Amino acid sequence: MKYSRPKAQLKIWDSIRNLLNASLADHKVELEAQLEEILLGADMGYSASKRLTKEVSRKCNLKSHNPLEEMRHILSQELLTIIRPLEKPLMFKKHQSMVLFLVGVNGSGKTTTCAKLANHIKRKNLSVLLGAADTFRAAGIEQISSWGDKLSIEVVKNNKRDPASIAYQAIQTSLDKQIDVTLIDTAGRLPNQNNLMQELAKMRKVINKANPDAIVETLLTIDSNLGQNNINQVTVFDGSVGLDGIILTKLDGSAKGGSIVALAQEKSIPIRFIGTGENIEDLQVFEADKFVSTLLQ
Ligand SMILES: Nc1nc2c(ncn2[C@@H]2O[C@H](COP(=O)(O)OP(=O)(O)OP(=O)(O)O)[C@@H](O)[C@H]2O)c(=O)[nH]1
Ligand SMILES: [Mg+2]
Repeated sequence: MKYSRPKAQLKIWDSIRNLLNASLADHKVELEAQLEEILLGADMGYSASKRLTKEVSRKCNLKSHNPLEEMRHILSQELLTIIRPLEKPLMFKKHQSMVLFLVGVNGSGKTTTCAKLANHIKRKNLSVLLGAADTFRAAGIEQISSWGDKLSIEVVKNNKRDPASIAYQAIQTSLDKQIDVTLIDTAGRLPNQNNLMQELAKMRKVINKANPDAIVETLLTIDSNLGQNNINQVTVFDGSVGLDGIILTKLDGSAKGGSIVALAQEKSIPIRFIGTGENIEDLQVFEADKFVSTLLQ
């Protein structure tokens, strides 16, 4: 199984194939320089691109009968070594209060991902509740409410209350009704908006207060089109609120997905899910194998 990817997307593997077709096999240094260039261009970052090129240089016999397949194998193995540590899927269990607290910059996909997650969890026969803690704009509450209606899932909302008290109320309601998983949607914010980052930290504390026994997962949604800019987001959100996982959204678009490799090289925060479209079903558990196959197909 591979992740679906649109045809228009620039493929890393096509570029690598072109390299070998251009008879660069006889010019090892030039080939390695160009390979590194391709990996950098695919957002894999300097350190991972160097590491991968070094591995190919060390192991790949360009005079073998199928150097292209040999290179694919070596790259796959090394890519897996880099990103496998990020594969730590979330375990959902019945009668175990869990709170998924979604944070991220504006438009990164928090609300849509809340709905996708609610659907994913409901399908496992677990009960779900949504907390509309994006009180910043009325449309935010409407958006999550409309998903709640479509999925027949209760939404706790109140446009006159502050986000922390909505989160508190949502978790209290879940406790009263013995709901398995509570999803808290939040307003988008930029890493340099200190007061808004502090607001998240306050919400995180309130969540803990509302149910000290709950398993809380603070999840950052990242738009994969951002490429390597995502590392700064991860650093700041992690520093402010403490991240337990990442959801990489919009991998169906023009994004090459290589930035996961750069991220894995720099940070060890698990990637829980990936978003592959605007529909409710477009959410997949992150699997390193599948990801590498897609990257090198
Ligand atoms: N193609 C694609 N679009 C996505 C994906 N996830 C979200 N979107 C779209 O991205 C846009 C923004 O998504 P939202 O869920 O509203 O993002 P948000 O982070 O809640 O935005 P704010 O609340 O304004 O900060 C919407 O048009 C979504 O349909 C995805 O995986 N793929
Ligand atoms: Mg939103």
